[in-house]
Amino acid sequence: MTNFKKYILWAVSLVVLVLIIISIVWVSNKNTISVNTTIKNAIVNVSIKNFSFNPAQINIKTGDKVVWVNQDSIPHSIVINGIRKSETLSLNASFEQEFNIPGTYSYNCGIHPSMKGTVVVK
Ligand SMILES: [Cu+2]
Repeated sequence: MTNFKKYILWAVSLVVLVLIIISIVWVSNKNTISVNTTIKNAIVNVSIKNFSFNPAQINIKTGDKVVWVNQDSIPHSIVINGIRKSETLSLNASFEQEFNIPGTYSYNCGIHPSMKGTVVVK
């Protein structure tokens, strides 16, 4: 092998090595960016216990999800005014609603209308 051929072989190997390193750096940066830009909306829990919603008022951000869990052995349900009604929730059953429009949402138990709560979405 001539010196020139050796030189070409060495140069090509160097270029391939550099390309591999650039790819690795690019892929790892890409992964970092995708992790950093993942925005997770919050889940806010409201328990239903002793015939009341706890907490009775919650303040959440647009896109957050509210999960109600019935911790009474008595069945309850959720009626969000103008939006949605849940099924009857037995002990430990849950109901969830995502709030994507800012506003104040009042709700009550469909079985016991005196049980009331409010979700404020900002
Ligand atoms: Cu109830």
